[in-house]
Amino acid sequence: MNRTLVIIPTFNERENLEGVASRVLVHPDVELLIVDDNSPDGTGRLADALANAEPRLHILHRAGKTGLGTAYRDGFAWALGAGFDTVVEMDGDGSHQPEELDRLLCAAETHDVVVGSRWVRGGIVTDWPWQRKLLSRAGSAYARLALGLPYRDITGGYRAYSSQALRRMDLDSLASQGYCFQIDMLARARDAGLDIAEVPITFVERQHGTSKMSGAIVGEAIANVTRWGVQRVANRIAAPFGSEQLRVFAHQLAMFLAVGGVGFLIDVGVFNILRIGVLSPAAVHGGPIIAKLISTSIAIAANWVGNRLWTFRSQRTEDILREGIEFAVASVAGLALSVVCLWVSHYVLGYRSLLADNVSSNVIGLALGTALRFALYRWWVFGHRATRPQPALSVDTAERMTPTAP
Ligand SMILES: Nc1nc2c(ncn2[C@@H]2O[C@H](COP(=O)(O)OP(=O)(O)O)[C@@H](O)[C@H]2O)c(=O)[nH]1
Ligand SMILES: [Mg+2]
Repeated sequence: MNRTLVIIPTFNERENLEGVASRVLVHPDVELLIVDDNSPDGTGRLADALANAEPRLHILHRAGKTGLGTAYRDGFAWALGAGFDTVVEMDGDGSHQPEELDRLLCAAETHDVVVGSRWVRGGIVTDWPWQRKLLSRAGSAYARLALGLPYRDITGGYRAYSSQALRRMDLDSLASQGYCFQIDMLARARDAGLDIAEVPITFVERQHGTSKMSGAIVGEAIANVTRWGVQRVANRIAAPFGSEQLRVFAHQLAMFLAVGGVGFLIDVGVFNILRIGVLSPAAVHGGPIIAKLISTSIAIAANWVGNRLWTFRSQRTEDILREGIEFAVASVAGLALSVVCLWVSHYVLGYRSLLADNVSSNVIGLALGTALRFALYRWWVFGHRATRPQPALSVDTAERMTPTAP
């Protein structure tokens, strides 16, 4: 007989737990695992009490709140260890309807992964403010674009996986905490060549308790999806080369350019905000220059953080102060090189038109300055002084560098 386990992660869901659990356990062939993160409101104790009376209810107690993603990762490991054939993800706040479980399980008979979808024909969302709808749709659209995932609801958490599917998804390397975990899972399923189906669901806004959605969770999702998207492109570019060294190089170059693009947007944004606001020329005579100095400094700092955390993750040093100073020096050297290009073109070679000035500073100068910065970061700032153990690739990168990764 096919054994099915529904996993519900909980944090402060005391008011919702009993109702949702009883609605799940109406299904006679289904067992339920609650993964509770030591909820201060006593959800875990309530779950224990319910489990005493119901042998199909199991509890996994975790020491503290470490995120939805790791709760599911632990739940999946438990499910595989206990020999279940089908594993279902479900929210514990009543948003996912246990009455629709059969629809997912029915599709799971012929598909490896079944995604309960709010955004396909027949999918319904009730009582959600337009901001949440927008966030969900925008999140799915961004992930669809960045990762090439051809599904409508990429962030939802009502899904069914076969145990064979989970085994093919390298769950140990899952690191996402918040709901980008759901995006990660779907990308892994696609990359593993699994058969994925979307079925419509009715999503109802919670009646009790509060959402654990936060700015940090959204930030993690944007950062991770962007990183995976860039890595995916980098992998594609690098794939024909075959050599691992070249693949690492292409990967770093793509990450560096993506980080630089974000830095550029920060520079332009901060400059204009300052220039229009407190540092307008009418208020401060040297306002535009000061605004440019501030915006460029902030952009350099953002570039440093991005390159430290992403591009040269496996090569970052422990001497943060020195690394930061060297990074600033390398960045200024890159800027200076574009000024030198303009100077040589305009004053030495005599190309004086507006077009020539633009080509020399904003095309050739920018390209040479960018190349210089990459070289200095790669071989100097994050190069010879790296003090961490340096595998050819960081674990995270290696995992994502396989041709099939997102
Ligand atoms: N164990 C555990 N469960 C969590 C955590 N964060 C959220 N949850 C649960 O995950 C489900 C969905 O979370 P919810 O706050 O409703 O997110 P939303 O639906 O996106 O607003 C609920 O059952 C939460 O209790 C966490 O850090 N640990
Ligand atoms: Mg919810």
